[in-house]
Amino acid sequence: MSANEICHVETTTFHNELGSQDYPFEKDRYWLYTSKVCPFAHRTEIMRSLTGLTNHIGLTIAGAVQTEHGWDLGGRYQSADSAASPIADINRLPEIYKLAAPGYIGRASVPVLFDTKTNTIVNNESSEIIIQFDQVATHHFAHTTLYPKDTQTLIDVLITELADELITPIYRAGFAKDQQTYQSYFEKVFTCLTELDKRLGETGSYIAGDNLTLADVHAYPHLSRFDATYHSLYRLNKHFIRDYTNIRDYMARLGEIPAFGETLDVQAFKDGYFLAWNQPTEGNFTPVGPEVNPRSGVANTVNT
Ligand SMILES: N[C@@H](CCC(=O)N[C@@H](CS)C(=O)NCC(=O)O)C(=O)O
Repeated sequence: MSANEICHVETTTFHNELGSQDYPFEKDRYWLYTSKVCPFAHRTEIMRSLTGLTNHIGLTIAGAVQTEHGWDLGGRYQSADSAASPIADINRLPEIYKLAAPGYIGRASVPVLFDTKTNTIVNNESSEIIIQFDQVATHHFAHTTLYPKDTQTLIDVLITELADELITPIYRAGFAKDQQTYQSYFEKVFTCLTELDKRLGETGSYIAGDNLTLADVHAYPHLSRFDATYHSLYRLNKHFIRDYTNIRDYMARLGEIPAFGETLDVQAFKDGYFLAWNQPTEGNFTPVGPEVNPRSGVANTVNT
């Protein structure tokens, strides 16, 4: 596997369900591993916070800059939210995969939802983990679901569109090996942003309408990394998110919600992208600009 194949949109291996018979919800039994760099892991931090599961599921945020040895849990990200991993003598995420599945040789990606009682990985797919957090919190606490039955079909369509038209093309453009491939995904990304901007002008405050839904949890992490990272690192430089008025306002609105704005760390994800070994332009330093709003990641205009 070449370095450039890593960190595309990855398939995952563990698809068990939190709240099922094998993995019943219990306070302090499960532990979440994330990274401030990874937009997929960011979804799970947002949902943990939105649902109030912060008091029930512990969190270790890996050190931001990944090496070829995998995510570093020993040199973890320093914040009030990020606790030391509860698994003794394990300092790197790949070792957790091996503990859960001896002989495991696949990728050791974040996010990971770990069961400390059975030493197994419950799930390592962000789109599944956030649904499970939503369900568990709706069932056990006063959380209002972000995936209501009557709009699930619409939310699913929007999430699939985001994945196929925006998120996957961002990586395909960023890791393209020839001009034609790069350009075709480049066009796809900006066509999608134009459509998203139009949609947000028509729908109300959020992607699916007037209410916050899981579609917003899918959208925010990649949109908030765009101006400071994808625009230059992946050469997606036709426009900034700043230039799309409705997306910019939407991102500002989401950034005001603590679960979104307070889980974003622009400097950490910039370091993680620009200094990591597995990015298109491995570097020794992080670009200073552009100036962005720290709660939405959207680039400032010159006079702000
Ligand atoms: N489909 C996964 C993708 C997760 C993913 O791609 N994680 C990346 C970081 S953005 C990772 O940890 N890759 C492991 C590696 O690069 O070694 C999800 O949505 O949870």
